[in-house]
Amino acid sequence: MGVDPRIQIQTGDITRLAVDAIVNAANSSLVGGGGVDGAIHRAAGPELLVECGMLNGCNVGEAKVTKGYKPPARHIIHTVGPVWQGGGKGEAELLASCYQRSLEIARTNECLTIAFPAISTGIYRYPEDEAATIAVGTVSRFLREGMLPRTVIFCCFDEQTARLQRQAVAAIWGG
Ligand code: AR6
Repeated sequence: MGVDPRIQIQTGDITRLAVDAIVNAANSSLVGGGGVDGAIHRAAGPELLVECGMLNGCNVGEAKVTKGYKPPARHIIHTVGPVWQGGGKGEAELLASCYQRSLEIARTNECLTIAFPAISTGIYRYPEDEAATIAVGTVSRFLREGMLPRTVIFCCFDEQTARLQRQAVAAIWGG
């Protein structure tokens, strides 16, 4: 079986991508933070914070959508990954749920393209290889069930993350 052509792995800054939706690895308050969350809020400007403030937060494993504001993306889907606590606290299911719920929102909003960062693998310390396997597995299953989104981009901030993501794709798709 070849690699799913609907899955792409790119290296770079997610705030620069001209896609229909970018996903933010947020925290449950949705009022911004460091890492990719900080970068997205900096790029979008204060209007994003105002809209996020009206959403009443977001539970771990869930996702909520806002407008894109200044970044070229039309929508920002904010999801809250689990903090890694050793793996016995349902982290894998919660991380899979972040991808699943974000994709459902993208499909509802008729997004053709969506870009994900490596949720939970920074400040939340989720082991990168396990997170990559969950990300690729959840996205692959979702794409098999429908036409939308047409393309899913894993936007990796560094080469190491991109390498792990490619390995996870190869393990699942034999590519
Ligand atoms: N584009 C793409 N990926 C990025 C970017 C960017 N501009 N910046 C960082 N990354 P993290 P988490 C990568 O820490 O672990 C915040 O404070 C980064 O290299 O952003 O889910 C929130 O408010 C890593 O691979 O998210 C939460 O409190 C990945 O994005 C908390 O951090 C995720 O790292 C969430 O922690």
